[in-house]
Amino acid sequence: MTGTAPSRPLEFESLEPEEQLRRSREFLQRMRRRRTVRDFSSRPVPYELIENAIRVAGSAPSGANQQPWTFVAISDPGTKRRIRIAAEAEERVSYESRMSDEWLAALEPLGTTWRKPFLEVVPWIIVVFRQAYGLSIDPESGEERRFKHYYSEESVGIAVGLLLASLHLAGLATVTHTPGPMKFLAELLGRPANERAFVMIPVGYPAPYARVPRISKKELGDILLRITPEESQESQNSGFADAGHPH
Ligand code: IYR
Repeated sequence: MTGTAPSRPLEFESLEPEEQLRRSREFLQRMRRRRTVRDFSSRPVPYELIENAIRVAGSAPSGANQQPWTFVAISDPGTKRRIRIAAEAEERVSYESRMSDEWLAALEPLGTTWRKPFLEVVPWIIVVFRQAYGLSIDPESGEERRFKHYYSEESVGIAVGLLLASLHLAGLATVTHTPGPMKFLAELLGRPANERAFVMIPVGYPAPYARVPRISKKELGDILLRITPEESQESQNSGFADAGHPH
């Protein structure tokens, strides 16, 4: 690499093939058990579990390594209550007038409504903010300067994926909640002008009576297209590259 940043040798953990397979299968099995939960208990969650998951999220790759995210972790009951009241007010308008019939029909299997009691029951709410642009202080003038953030949506999306995986691996349940429009969150949490609420993640343990819809994930064949030498267009057309390949 020839960048201008100081560099050091990569520390890359080389695994034996058996160990690679073992870890890959184990991770797959664990992640397949993740479910969105909407009925939570108030059982407390130690802060370190939240903090470590946010550290994992903060390790995500991002456009030009700008790390355009802020995570606000809330356990304060008063703040959770204010979030619930504001979220339910927005959600009520959404469910009653903003969402199309098509959208409401798509949500029917999930049984969601504008009521969000979980926002007060859960021990933690993590609100993820996307920094639409960066802010720095000009050392000469002391003035605030804006600078462009590249791929901030993609970057924050990746970080949230790692966050959800990490919370699940720590034995915690989550719901990815987007009470649109989410402008109230930046106001309520006193975030600066460059931050936009991206997603809200209530975190805790499921209530003993929690149920989840029997939904399924798409089959691999519906989400994966494989282009190997055997399956490429070229080999299909030439009949040469796949000589001896039994179809
Ligand atoms: N934000 C609303 C509606 C909602 C929308 C989708 I798309 C979902 O997958 C689930 C809910 C709510 O949180 O209820």
